[in-house]
Amino acid sequence: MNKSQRQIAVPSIGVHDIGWNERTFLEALLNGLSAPQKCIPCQFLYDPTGAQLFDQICDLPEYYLTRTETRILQSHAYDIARLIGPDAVIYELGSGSSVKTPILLDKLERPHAYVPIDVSRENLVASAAEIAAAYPNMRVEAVCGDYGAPQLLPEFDAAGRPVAFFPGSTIGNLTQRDAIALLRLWRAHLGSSGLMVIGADLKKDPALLNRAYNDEQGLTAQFIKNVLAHANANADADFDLDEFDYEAEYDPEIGAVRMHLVARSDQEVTIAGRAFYFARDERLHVEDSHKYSPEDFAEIAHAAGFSVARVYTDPRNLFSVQILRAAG
Ligand code: AVJ
Repeated sequence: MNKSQRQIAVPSIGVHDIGWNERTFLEALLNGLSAPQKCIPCQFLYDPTGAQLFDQICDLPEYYLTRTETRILQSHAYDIARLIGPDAVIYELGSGSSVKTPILLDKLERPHAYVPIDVSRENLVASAAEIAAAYPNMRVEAVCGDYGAPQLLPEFDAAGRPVAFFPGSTIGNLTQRDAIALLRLWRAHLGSSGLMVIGADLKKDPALLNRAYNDEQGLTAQFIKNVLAHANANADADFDLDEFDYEAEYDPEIGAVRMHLVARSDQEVTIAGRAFYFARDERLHVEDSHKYSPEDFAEIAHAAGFSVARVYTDPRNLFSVQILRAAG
């Protein structure tokens, strides 16, 4: 569906805000830049420009993740729908443009409600409206906020099974420890009949990983650098984007691709009147993308009170879709 069609569809969706605004960004930015290892949390990559750049990354030849996960979901959507059953409530964590959602919704029996959760408000509301137009018998309740706070979600009368759909390897942004903590919160929120459908990128040849995060067109570099533009526009910062280089490399010890911006020279940056100093070659951490072996993933699932009901992979073992159910 293109932009103009988007504006024509006016289905009724609920929109809920759970404590996410531009102040959140400013506070996180001041915090992150005051730390000994400077960082900007990766949620702030997704302003409208960032969300658009990310959608373009998903189509890059080097970025095997989206393509591969989509194929896995398509191959097993019917199976997954059977596990979920009728009248389900589908929460989507970090729903972005909700591109993969219909793969699942199309196979579900009378899905009761769809609850996309994302920090990028414009994209969230537009995408939720598209879904509502395509599934007129399903409730759509868009939630603008952090998917890491399910306890803040409004209550929805759950007719069927509550399901958390968490595709895209977004869970890879978290350390194993934080991933366990997140899954625990969702385990509590979903209850004993809950299911999670999670896309987890698999460990593989580092050369392939490094290519996926260092694309030839430089779109990934643009995407990561855009966090500075977002800060300039919305957090009263004055980053000079030309004074930073993008760097991404798989760290086998951590099991993650680590993405940094590296200062090209000694420089000072002002944020809301506060000065921050960067030395030449100093690194600003923006994002990690953790990779899992199936065993690694089962371990974090168990630690969070889930058992692994299914693991679907592609023939090349690049990516996995994991179905977790509440452990007995
Ligand atoms: C959206 C977090 C899954 O880690 O692969 C893509 C983000 N960053 N290229 C990923 C991303 C650089 C992506 N996730």
